Amino acid sequence: MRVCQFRHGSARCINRRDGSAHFTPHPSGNVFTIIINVFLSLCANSVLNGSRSGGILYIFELFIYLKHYRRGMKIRIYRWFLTAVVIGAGISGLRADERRRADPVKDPSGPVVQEAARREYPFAIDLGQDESLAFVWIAPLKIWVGKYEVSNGQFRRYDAGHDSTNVVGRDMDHDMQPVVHVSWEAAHNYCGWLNRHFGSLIPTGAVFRLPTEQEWEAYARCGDQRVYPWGNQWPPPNMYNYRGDEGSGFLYSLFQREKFIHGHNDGTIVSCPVTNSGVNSWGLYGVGGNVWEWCQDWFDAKKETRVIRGAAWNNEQEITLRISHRAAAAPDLDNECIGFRVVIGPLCP
Ligand SMILES: [Ca+2]
Ligand SMILES: [Ca+2]
Repeated sequence: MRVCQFRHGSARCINRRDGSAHFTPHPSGNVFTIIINVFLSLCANSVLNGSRSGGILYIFELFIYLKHYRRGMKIRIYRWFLTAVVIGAGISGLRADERRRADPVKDPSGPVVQEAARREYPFAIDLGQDESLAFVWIAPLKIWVGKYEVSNGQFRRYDAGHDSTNVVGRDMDHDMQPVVHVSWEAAHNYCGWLNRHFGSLIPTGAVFRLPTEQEWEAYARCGDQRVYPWGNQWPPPNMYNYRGDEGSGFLYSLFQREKFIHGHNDGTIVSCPVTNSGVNSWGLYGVGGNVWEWCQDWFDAKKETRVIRGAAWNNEQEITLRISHRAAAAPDLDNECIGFRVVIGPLCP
């Protein structure tokens, strides 16, 4: 007959016939420890957000416990050791999660990028009344960029009374033309309206906003060092809308020889429909020309002007059409040649 005394997760069993004694693991102690530590491991695993290290920890712990249970080893020391490992993993996971939230773009496992992988390319936000905003996923930047400049029709879903007027009798207010007479503040507010009404349609951690100047320049260059939005040759292709000799007439050409791009004719004297403005190799229309585009950044240290990029239908100087050319405008200014484009990405600092 055997008498067993339980202590610290193991059992001391004495055989009354011969007085011999030996230790065995206490089954209930093992099960309890396994449950507690597997629970902690699962917590750590979830904190690590499904990372590879969380999964490895989990398998490692299960292996250790099964091994100890089978061999009847004392588990008290291992229990403390592995609990410490699990808590350490949990803290490490929390810190990793904080870093991920702080900068979802730089972290390739961040929510924005994960969502991007699941979404079709490209996709559009339905604004109602047959208006939609189309976006293109730009993988090197890990953001979606508006495929076109925002049009009058798209802007009027936010401000029904907006009027882009005309230039010397030439219409600028057609639904398909880029919206103009919008200040930086109006463009920024349009993004706010998109976030309020359509924010649930885009990935967690992303917002509708204006592009940063750096982002604009990156998707204008399309991954190379081109000088102009279309490439390196001069004059620009006719699909890009600048001031060419279209419709200018013989007398205009005679007396304004330096005021238009010789050898360029895009067929449009003012702005053209956003879908007709030159497309670059990343599938974005009108990045160069048609209308200037507001950027998120301040132009000057005093924060009095905002950056505009890309030139417009009324520009003809070679240097102005270069991607490197920077220009500024007061945030409350609006005129007939500045519009904007929306991007979807992490909130700017
Ligand atoms: Ca033109
Ligand atoms: Ca443009």
